[in-house]
Order: sequence, then structure tokens, then C-alpha cells
Amino acid sequence: MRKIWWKEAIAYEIYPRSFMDSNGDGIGDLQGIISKLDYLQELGIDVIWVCPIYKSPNDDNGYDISDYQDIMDDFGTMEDFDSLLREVHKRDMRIILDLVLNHTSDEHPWFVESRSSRDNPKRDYYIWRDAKNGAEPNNWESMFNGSAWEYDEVTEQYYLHLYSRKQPDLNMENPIVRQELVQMIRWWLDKGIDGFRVDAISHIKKLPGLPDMPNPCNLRYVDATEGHRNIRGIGEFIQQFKHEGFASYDIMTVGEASGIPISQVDLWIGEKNGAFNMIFQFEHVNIDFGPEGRWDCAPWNLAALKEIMNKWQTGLEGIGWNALYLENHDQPRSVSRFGDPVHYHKESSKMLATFYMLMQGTPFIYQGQEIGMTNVEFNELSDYRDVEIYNFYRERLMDQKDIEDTMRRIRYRARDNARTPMQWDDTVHSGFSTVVPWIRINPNYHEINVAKQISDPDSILHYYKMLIALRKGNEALIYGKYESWLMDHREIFAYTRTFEGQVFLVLLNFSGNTPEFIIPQELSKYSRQVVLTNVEHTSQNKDTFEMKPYEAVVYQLN
Ligand code: TEU
Ligand code: CA
Repeated sequence: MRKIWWKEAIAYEIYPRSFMDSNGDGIGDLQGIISKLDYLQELGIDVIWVCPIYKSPNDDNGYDISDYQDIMDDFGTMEDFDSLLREVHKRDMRIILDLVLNHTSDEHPWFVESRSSRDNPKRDYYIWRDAKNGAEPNNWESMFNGSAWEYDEVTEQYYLHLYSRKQPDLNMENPIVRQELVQMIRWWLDKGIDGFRVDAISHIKKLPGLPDMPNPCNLRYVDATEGHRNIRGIGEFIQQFKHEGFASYDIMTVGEASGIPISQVDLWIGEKNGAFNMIFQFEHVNIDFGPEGRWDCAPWNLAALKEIMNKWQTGLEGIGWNALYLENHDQPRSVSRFGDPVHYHKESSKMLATFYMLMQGTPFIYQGQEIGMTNVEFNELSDYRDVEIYNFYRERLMDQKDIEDTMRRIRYRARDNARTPMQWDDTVHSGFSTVVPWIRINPNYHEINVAKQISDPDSILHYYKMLIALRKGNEALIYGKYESWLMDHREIFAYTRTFEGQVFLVLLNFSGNTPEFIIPQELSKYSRQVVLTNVEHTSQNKDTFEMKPYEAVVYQLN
């Protein structure tokens, strides 16, 4: 088996704005990240993914870029970045940056020129269309609610923005745009970074003719995510970014590819032809979407989760490599969503960690997940900062929806659940800053913080360290074949990893009940040795036993 560094790595996502403030302005920054590299190294992290750090007006907290090759004022200078890169490499760690190709900020010089006149040479860097019947060119909805089109008075045309109106989509059909982006990619790689997480990459190719979406329910605008994507036609673009951008470097690339069907994975992540090393698929994090989509917060069940994870684990076998995650800066906190933060905070945090980190793929830990940070209960809209939330709230107001129901949906789904400041200790601003931060700290930081857990051998943080060490110490947990067991069980998730005769069995109770576990007949021939558990495990070699609430146990089978 050829050893590949990004397959053996543990990755950690940093949202710089909320990670660590070094200069007392209430906003996280690059020097703050540098001050925490020893903490990350001690945890066992090999690769850090840093969300956008480039110049930006921060309409979407850095995902609206006004200069790809300079550092955002809030986060520091290019010299700060160069020392971050040096400090990461000094520790034999790696750093990947966030690559946002689908759109820029409306304050990017390209867009300032493009919007200045219809015959500006950069007009076709973006997607401009005439009005249709006096309104938007089509019925697409922005991901952030409302129309995906914004009217520009000066040139009397609309421009497309799948995200916020301050994030105009680049026209990827224009070869000059693709060439400009390839040059920027190589500029960063020549600086010595170790790869990219590629933002919103499944949205870059739009359906030819930008047709209206079917609108059977006569909605004001129709969800663009399914409609505009030309998943089949996108190959030409992502292969160009690979061959002209990534291919000549020893790097790690992971595409944020919501909506990519598993039938397409060879084009995206095939060991030979894939454009990226891995992709973040979204099926498990969309599991609690109701029929109305993202803001329709519906219950989820274990059977559906098993089906999804099983599909991606077995579906990529021999084809490609998974990117494993339960949280990121866009998702609610996993213990609040899939565990029980009230009655079994520690047990369910550890169970969820065991669940996803021992599967086939590179595990990504999102800042704060390693200490079990939870969703935040903001009751005032003014406590939120995310443009997506404000757009949603405004639309619900326009549609005269019940405000309390709107706030309930926001509290459950808000991306700001993951963007409250990192909880380092129980001092006045959670050790994140010396002043009031840009967004309120979760009031539970007194109980949930790094300082308290570092010294507690039974803490979630300590469990993550043991889990990472267990994974790194056993090739079966990295390269082993994944097989699922007890697929019909409604509360227990069970899988094995097998490699060159080494077998591990992972048992997870996804409930607060005490379901009976019965060892599958095919596994009963093995003796079992517990190598990790999140609670006192008293059933060493019994073939039938009751699992404890949110119990996770990892056996080596001999
Ligand atoms: O998110 C892209 C994406 O898939 C979004 O539709 C995501 O599901 C949404 O943000 C959840 O509401 C990326 C970034 O991760 C996100 O933070 C940015 O806002 C977005 O692209 C635009 O750059
Ligand atoms: Ca700062």
C-alpha cells in the first residue's frame, strides 16, 4: 500500500475570525492562530485548513474576496501569513487555504471594472443579462434567499449571484477568467502552501441558457442548488484547475461539492483521473432538511444516516478517498444535532467522534468540536452576524411568517452556531480575546473550555487525543475495508475495518436508551479486546449485552 500523507493525516478547520484574537480588537487573526499551533500539534493535528484570509469587505466573512493575493486587514499582513506558514512547517504540520472560485466580492477590481460599462473588457468576467418581462432574467433563488439576480442601474442589466448580492458569480465559461484563477492558484502554491479546500466548486458551471427552473408551487424564486448546476458539464473546468493548477505540486485538495452524485465520483476524486483528492459530500449534513429545504428543520433517523454513510464508505472503495466531517463553519454543532448535549454531553460527543473518525477517509475536526462546543441559544436576531440569517429573517417577515417559529429555525440551523468564539478558558472573554468579541460567546464557556479539559483525563479533548493516536497507530483504521453490521438496528451503528488480517469492530449506541447488542454470527469466532471506550465497559467478551446510553466501544478482534 503506497503511503500517502493526506490519507494518513488528521485535519483541523480554523475559522480565523473566531479562533484566537492576538491584538485585542475582538476579532481572531493570524498571529492568534500561530499562538495556538502547539495546542494543535499536541492534539495530533497534521493539516490545518484555514477559511478565507484574503482582503474582503466581510459581507460573507471572507467568502467575498476583493483581493485574492493579499491578507484581510482584520487578520493581519502578508508578513503574518509568511510567519504562520513558517511556524506550521517548523512543526512538520501542513496548511491548506480556502479557494473561492465561484464568485468574488463586488468590491474586487474585476467587478468594479466589469460593472462600469457594457463594453468594458472585463464585462464578461461576470454573468450579466437583460431583464426579462421587466424583471429578473430567470426565477433562480439565491442560496441566501431572494433572487439570485441584482439589478445594476448604471448599465441597466442584472448580474448573477448565487450567494449574497455582494458575491457576483464569475463567468467560468470565459477562458480568460479560468486563466486568471489558475495564475492565482499557482501564486499561492509557489509560496509553499500545502493545498486547498475548494469552495462551492459544484456550482461553477451553470446550465446553458440559464433557463427558468420548473416552478410547480408557483414560488417567488426557485431553489438554485439543484437547478443551475450542470454537474455533467463541469468536468472540463475542474480538470483544467487540476492539470494547470494543482497537478505539479505535492498537495492536498478537497472540493466542497454539495450535490455530487456518487455515480460521478471518478471524475471528481478518482485515484487516477479525479480533479481533487477528496470531496466534502453533503448528504449526511442535509439529513434533517424537510421538504422545504434548509430552513425546514426535520427530524432525522439512524437508518437514513446508516444508508448515507454506508453508500459513501463502500461506494468509494477502490475508487477514491472520503473527507470525513460532522461539523464545519456552515453547520450546527454536531453534539447538539446528533447527540444529547443536555443529558449525555460528554458521552455523546465522544460517541460521535468515534463514529466518524474511524471510517475510511481523512477526518476533519472543526475548531471547538474537540471539546464538545454546542449550539448557542441566541434569542435576539441582533446577536447573529451571518448574512444568510438576516436574508432568511427578512424573507420570513415579508411572507408574514410567525416570528417565534422563524427564530426557532434560526437557532437550530444558524451557521453562527459554529462561529461563536473558541472557548479556551473560563476568563471573561473565554480566553479568546481581551475585549468583547465580534460575536457573543456561548455562555456555557464556563463549563466547556480547553483549559478545563486539558487537565482532565476523562475529558472530550483527551478522548480525541486517544482516538487520533489509535487511528494513527493502526493501518486497518486508515486503509482497512469498511463493512457495516446490524444495518436494521434502530439505535446501534456497527462497522468493522479490516486490513491484512487486522480487524477492528466499532460499536456505537446513537441513543439515550440501553439497547441489547448481539454479536453477529460471523464475528463471534473472534476474541475481542477493548482498545477504546467512552464509558466504563463491563461486557468484555459476552456475545450479548446491553449498551449504555451513547456508549462507543472499539474492539480489536483476534
Ligand atoms: O458554502 C457553499 C455551500 O455549499 C453553501 O450552499 C452552504 O451549504 C451554505 O453556506 C449553508 O447555508 C461555501 C462556504 O462554506 C460558505 O461559508 C459560503 O457562505 C459559501 O460557500 C459562499 O462562498
Ligand atoms: Ca485580532
